[in-house]
Amino acid sequence: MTAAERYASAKEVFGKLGVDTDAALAKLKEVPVSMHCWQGDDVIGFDHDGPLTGGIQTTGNYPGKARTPEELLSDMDKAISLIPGKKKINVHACYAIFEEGEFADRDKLEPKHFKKWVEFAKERGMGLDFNPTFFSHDMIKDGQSLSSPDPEVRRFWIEHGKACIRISQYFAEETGIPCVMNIWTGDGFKDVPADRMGPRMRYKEAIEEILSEPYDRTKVKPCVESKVFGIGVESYTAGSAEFTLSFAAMHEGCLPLMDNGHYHPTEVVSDKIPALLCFFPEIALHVTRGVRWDSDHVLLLDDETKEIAKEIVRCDALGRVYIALDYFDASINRVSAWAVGMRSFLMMALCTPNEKLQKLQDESRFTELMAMQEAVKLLPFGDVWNYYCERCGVADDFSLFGEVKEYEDEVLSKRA
Ligand code: RNT
Ligand code: ZN
Repeated sequence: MTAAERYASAKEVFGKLGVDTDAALAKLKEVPVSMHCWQGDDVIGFDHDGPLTGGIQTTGNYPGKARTPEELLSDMDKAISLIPGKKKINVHACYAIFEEGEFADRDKLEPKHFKKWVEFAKERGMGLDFNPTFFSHDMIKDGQSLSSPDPEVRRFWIEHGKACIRISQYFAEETGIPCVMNIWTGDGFKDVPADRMGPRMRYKEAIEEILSEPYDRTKVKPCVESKVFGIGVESYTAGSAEFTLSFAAMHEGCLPLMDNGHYHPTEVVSDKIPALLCFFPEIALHVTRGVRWDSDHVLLLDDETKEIAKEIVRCDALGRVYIALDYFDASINRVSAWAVGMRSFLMMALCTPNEKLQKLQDESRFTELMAMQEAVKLLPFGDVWNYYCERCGVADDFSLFGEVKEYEDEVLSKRA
């Protein structure tokens, strides 16, 4: 049977449950997922020679990592060719692309240092998201940036944040697509602090100052990302869940960003999404896969990933949730990591008979709901997926590796 024939039969199965798979696929194709540039070079960037800091870590030494902007963009292009559906590109400030001999420190960054990213995105009809980089830099003093007790350190990083607002505005204006700008710092303490509120007050005021930089709210979407702990900052983080959520709630236009690796292990972001959607017009996500801790493994179709997708769809919030991916695996082929993780985790959610299930809940038919939810798990989603890949002109799941391998042999393996 061809992919189209299999799809026709699947369509009938889903149709009986009230799911219009044609409509689901049309929607799927239009939902942008933001592809993080930092998967391609283990979160290093182009503006420093030092190590990755900030309490995050990549592990692995798989050959072929991108060392230059050209290599990174070429690898991203390869990954893009393997991923169906709409994409945005998520850039970190440390990925500024300087001309030969040129350099600007983080507090002095300008739109022109990201011109190549704009060209890349525009040529591919994509939007751009942005992240100030508050890590991997000499001005991080004793592990602190925006919450540092040293005013000079804070000043440097506030200027960086403001520069990033201007760059985000430039991204939005150039691409015609709003730019989500995410503020995350690794500020915190390894051991029990003596003052928990001081750093948070300084952090609060610093973010307020960054957001005082003029910008168009319809174009730039500033976010604050929370985190419970990081490597070396196990006891305390300034940007805790309560801190960032309250900050976003109290500052019009600022969105809370939830990274599902950033909570205690039994907490689930899938349940937090509908809670926040009751209050916030828009929210943002970093979708990742934590294995035992915030390990940032490549996103896979595991239960919580599917549940996150289901909540976005069930809440009818595809237009209110900015979806970005955030993982980094240096132990496998990095192009494959991008492609496998990006291969739209939303498809199953869009083909789930959500209305039918919701009705069972509202009518308190819980036994039937349980049986039905189990039955839904084995619906022929694969047939829908393969047809979608074919229609989008990308490799199906079984041919993906072959394409990656070819690129590895021809391009990546030649990077000594
Ligand atoms: C770190 C945060 C943050 C980073 C990126 C590189 O734990 O998740 O989002 O991963 O900014
Ligand atoms: Zn994140």
